[in-house]
Amino acid sequence: MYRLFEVHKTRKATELSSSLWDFQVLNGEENGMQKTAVPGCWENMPGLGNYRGKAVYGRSFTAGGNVRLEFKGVSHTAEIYVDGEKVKEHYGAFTPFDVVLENLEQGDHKLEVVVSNEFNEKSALHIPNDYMTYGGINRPVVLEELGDAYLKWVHYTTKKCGDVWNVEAKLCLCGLKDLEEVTAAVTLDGKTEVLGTTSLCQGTETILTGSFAMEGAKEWSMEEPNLYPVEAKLSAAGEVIDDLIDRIGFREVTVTGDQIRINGRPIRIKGVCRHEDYSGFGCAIPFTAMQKDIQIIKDLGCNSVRTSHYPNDEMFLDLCDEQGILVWEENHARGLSEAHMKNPNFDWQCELCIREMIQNHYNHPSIYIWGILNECVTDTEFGRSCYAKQLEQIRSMDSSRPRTFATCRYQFKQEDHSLKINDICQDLPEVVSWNVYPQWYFNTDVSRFLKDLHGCVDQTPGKGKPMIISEIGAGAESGFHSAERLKWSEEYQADALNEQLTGVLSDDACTGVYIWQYCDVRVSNEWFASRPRTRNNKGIVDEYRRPKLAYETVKRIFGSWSNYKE
Ligand code: ADA
Repeated sequence: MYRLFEVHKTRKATELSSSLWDFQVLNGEENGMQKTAVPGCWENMPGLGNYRGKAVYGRSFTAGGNVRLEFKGVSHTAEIYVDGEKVKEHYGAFTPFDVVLENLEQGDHKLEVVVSNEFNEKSALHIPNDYMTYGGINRPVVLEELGDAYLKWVHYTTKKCGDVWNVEAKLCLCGLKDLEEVTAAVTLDGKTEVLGTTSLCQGTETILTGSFAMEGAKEWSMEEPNLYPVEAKLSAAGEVIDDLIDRIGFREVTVTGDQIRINGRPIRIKGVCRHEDYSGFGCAIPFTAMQKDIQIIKDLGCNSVRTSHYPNDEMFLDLCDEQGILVWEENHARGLSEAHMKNPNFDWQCELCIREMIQNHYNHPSIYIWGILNECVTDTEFGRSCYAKQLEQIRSMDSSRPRTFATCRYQFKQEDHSLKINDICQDLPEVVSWNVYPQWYFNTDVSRFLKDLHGCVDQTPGKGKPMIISEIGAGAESGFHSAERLKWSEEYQADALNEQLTGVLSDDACTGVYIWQYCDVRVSNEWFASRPRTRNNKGIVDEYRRPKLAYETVKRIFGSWSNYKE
């Protein structure tokens, strides 16, 4: 299983995951071959719980002609070999990538994937950090058989003109041989619109666009997440040669003044930051467990998830689309210093991550905002140039969603509780977002902190923009109870969240809040910063999703605020 709906009726697709693959550790020693489940993380295998290095996965497949292999996520560097020949290398655990093998001989073939989760200078984004970089093929793998041309991606933008919804379609066609005439059409709600006819050249991409009205469309909202399947088809000589089915929701995200609106209504964010991490599964979270997370998130009264700090599994996004959960999706980075950002690989690795994220996730109606570079350097000119470049890249790929980044570039002085902002990038995004920890890293009153923060941001070009508190929270060791309500106890966390959430939600100048964080997560063993049990324990539930005391506090508070600021 790799999506929640059928993606092709014409193109033949076979899942290569959801099965056992051969697996061997590559650490220079004599290691036997064993069988392992794909998707999976090797940290869940006996003896490999803390293995940082390389391993090879293998299996055979039977196919021929033009074959596309799609990997939804490999953590974090993949080298793909087919019949012993290297056909692709990819960096980055959290985005899908593919390789098209042309004119493969019909028959049995050997697929091998050498995977590395190593930290070294080649890796600018996966570094020792406050979350775990697992190893393995951690998301599904699909084999597709293509004809002479195929649809590489299809993007739909829904826009309301007067009372009628319009769909703008943009299709990327790839020729695998020269074709004189192919026709692209899109079917929605039983009606087919022909977008155009074009010739295709072997090895080149052609973009076709078109727009059409959809009478009587039911809108997508948090309360009624109506979805419509849209089928894009490519035909040649009167025959359908390829298709790509996706789902859309009719909704528009706009920013007016200090509010974010969905279909005109100003939203209030009641959210959690969520890492893809689940004890026993690592980052390869099975479908049932993903849905369990959504159920818990909904039970907590949340209406949004921030995919901190990387793009998420498409199945999770599908679940959010279906269940009306708003998503803040961001590219992969956390807390990189200027030296990290000057790594010669930083630029292209970020560019690739953003490109693959937007190309693949564009159509999810649940994604209402794109984020970049959590808590990286926004207080130097060099840092600013990186932020400007990446936000520009997003704009060039998607002008329908606002952009943001979570920053922590302020100085708080405990002695006199004074606050000073060093961030020089507040002019760049449409929405400003701040990670703040009054009552955890700072012993200070939440309302006062927020008032001072607004005061400081108002001195920057961030003034007047929507502001999200993108992180707030407190640590709690699951099971540690303290009558004195000491720090790290479940009681302390519940008290802190009570003050933090009430403070943010009753602050009219905030669009809303994301709790840091949904669940306790493993951190890299190589990273050390007061993390008992090698976990970031600010979860409202622990790593097995067992609720902490704060659960009921969050549920009570979130339950008493509506989804809209009206
Ligand atoms: C930061 C960061 C998170 C996490 C958090 C914490 O704000 O964005 O990834 O590390 O702090 O727990 O301190």
